Amino acid sequence: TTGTTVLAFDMGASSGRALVGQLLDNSAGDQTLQVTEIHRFPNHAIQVGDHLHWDILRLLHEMKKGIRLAFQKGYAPSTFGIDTWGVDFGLLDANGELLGNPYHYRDSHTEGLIDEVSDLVGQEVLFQQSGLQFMPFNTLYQLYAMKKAASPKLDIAQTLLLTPDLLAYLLTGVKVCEFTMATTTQLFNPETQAWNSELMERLGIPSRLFLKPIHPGTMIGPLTPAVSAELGVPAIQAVAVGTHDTESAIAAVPAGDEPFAYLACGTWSLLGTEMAKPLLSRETMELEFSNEGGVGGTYQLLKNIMGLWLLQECKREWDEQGKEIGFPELVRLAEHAAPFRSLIHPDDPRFFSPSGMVEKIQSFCRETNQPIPQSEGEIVRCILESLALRYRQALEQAERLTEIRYGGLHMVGGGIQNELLCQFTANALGRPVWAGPIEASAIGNMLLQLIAQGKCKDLQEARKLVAASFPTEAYEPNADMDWSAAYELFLGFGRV
Ligand code: LFR
Repeated sequence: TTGTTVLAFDMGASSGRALVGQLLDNSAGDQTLQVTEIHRFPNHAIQVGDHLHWDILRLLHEMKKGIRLAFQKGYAPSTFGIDTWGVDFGLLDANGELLGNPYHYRDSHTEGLIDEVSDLVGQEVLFQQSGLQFMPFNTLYQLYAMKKAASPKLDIAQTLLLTPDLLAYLLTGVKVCEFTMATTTQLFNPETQAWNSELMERLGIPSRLFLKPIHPGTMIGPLTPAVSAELGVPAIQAVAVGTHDTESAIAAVPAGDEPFAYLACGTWSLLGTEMAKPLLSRETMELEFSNEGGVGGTYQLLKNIMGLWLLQECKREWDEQGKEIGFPELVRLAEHAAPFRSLIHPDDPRFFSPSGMVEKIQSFCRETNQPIPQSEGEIVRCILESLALRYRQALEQAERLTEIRYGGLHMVGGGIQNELLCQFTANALGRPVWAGPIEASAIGNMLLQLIAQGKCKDLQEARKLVAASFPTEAYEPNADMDWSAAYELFLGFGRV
């Protein structure tokens, strides 16, 4: 048992975590990765006046606490890495100070801007030059919203740092732009592998803000002397991992050398497949898939699906009404509710913004002439069945694009703790689901630190380490309900 120890911060839209990873040699001389969670903290969206924000300083505070805790608990990580959700950013002034609180990607200031920018630039041009699905929250629209609001911050900003890069900067003082996050902005051209400054100019977005991207597995630098003194720990090194959480999660899919399909399941559901290069065809655009930069030189052809956000928001509402029903209990209630009574299309745009989720689900059912779900069990059942059917639709679309048939679906991330969702997914697909690992983003984060330290050769070897270290649960489809009939109904909602 030799000790390479790394520390991963994985920031999700509803909580953040610090986990320690230890690379251990077993008696047979094989290596395994052992993962221990050492700190978990909530992450809240906060409405301030007209805008929805992240509490970035609170996140920094919790990260510092995580670093201190790692050492207090007797671990001695040599490096740390940070992964977060995509697209969001902070702006720094000429003195390197943070200009205000970063906006939350669900802030309403980007409403209507997809159409406005497409009219200006042309939808196909925009897709060709970014490879991304048109999502209202993409960095491009956020910056364009600031431009339209004549934000003085945009005028005085010197540097834009995407969230994980911002957090790394606040700890190390080093400004970088990590590649996987850069590819979520819609301002990075996957073909030229460069920032799209022409597009920025068209939209009045200052191109001086953007640093040249560095690739996952690059060292950023040590904690500043001030931070290491404050925490009473050595100045450990930050590594630029696959800092977009989705890319870290995909890195931890325990797949072999064959092409595979995956679903990263958290607040969002990202369903897709790994590619050697982006697929910028018209059909990709029409089927609303993204090409996101991944780790190890990959591109990820994937679709954003509204995901367990639907359930999280309903739960938040019920909690606020004092019901306080835990997720396991909600899933149990769903299990006992009637099947296929009412379905929604998870990606109907109404579901994107926070609040009023129960009523939004009911209104969807009303408008589509279905029975209106009332009880918690009925609502949760509706969400889970609808997600499973959406996964089938997205998987079949991915297969159309790649002309490959996938034997089953790898599911990773916190959402797989919802066993009913995994089983529904297998049923809807009529194919097996292989679920695991749960902490995929944090594990993928660690893998890139190991690669950066030369402890692991490449992505392929890293995935073997995942397969050797974490069990997966197989779900076989069962035909006790008529998922095909439900799928036909679902397709009738008419969205790609
Ligand atoms: C998942 C994720 C998705 C991104 C969304 C918003 O956590 O990173 O990949 O599209 O959050 O940033």
